[in-house]
Amino acid sequence: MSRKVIITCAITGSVHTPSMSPHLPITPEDIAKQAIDAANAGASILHLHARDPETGFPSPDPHVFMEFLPKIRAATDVVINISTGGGMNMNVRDRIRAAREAAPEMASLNMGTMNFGLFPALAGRNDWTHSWEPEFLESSRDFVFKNTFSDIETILADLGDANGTRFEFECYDVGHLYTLAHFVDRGLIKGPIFIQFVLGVLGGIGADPDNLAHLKRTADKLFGDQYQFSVLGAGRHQMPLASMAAAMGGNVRVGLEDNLYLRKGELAPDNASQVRKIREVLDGLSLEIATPDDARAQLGLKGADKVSF
Ligand code: KMH
Ligand code: ZN
Repeated sequence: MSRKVIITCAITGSVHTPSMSPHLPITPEDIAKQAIDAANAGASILHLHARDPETGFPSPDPHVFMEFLPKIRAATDVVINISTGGGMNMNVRDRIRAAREAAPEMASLNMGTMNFGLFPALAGRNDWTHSWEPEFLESSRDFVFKNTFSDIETILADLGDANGTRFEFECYDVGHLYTLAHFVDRGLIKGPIFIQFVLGVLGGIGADPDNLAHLKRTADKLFGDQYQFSVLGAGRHQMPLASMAAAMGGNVRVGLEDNLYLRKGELAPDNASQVRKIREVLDGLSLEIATPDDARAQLGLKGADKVSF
């Protein structure tokens, strides 16, 4: 059977702020619409965060999530993946509230504590709509993205064991793969393992082909045929690295969480446009895309009938 490529689309995230693009979805209505359009364009997994509908500030509030999750579910059979990375304003308990309530098929799980610098985005912009935006970006200078062994154990127990949620293991550096291997060795994580290699975050590994090859080589050594990988390149690295991932036997992640542009100097009008763009690349490589049910089978997911929304 030929392999099928899973397209994950990360719809809004908590990294970009509203002034950076008028197309970044903020309200539950915007998030639902762009999510449904991205699924219809070919994304089989949607990675979701929520925002305060008035201000666009990242929100961990399960009530806000519940304003868009049922709408997406009613309109598509896409796999829902809820972030546990949350945003800079949240502690780990906050970060897992929505996924605990919604019991989604998937959730993200960040595999190491690290710096996460967003402050370079302050350069050259003074026209902020909300005063929180520059303050938020500046605060990343002193922010620690906390994902200790204890945090990871909590998320595995509260979401994985309790709810049957499986994970997008976000690995921003080579050491994160060894942390993942540690949990596999302890029997707390079982295959099929879905690793998201994250390249280009300030504080993580740089976005270049050599680093991607090294991440894959290391994962091959640690996990053999027990894992599948996907690649997220931050900002302008998104499409080149996703294309490399596809050519290397992996899966791809796109979406406005990771990159606001469609090409140099052109803001993406929505998430679906990025899904269509990576589909052109996959088509050029004669690669078939995975449907949501293909993704469920490949990743051993529990099924859309076992979520709580
Ligand atoms: N924003 C991405 C670089 C999460 O939500 O768990 C990483 C991310 C984290 O998606
Ligand atoms: Zn995220």
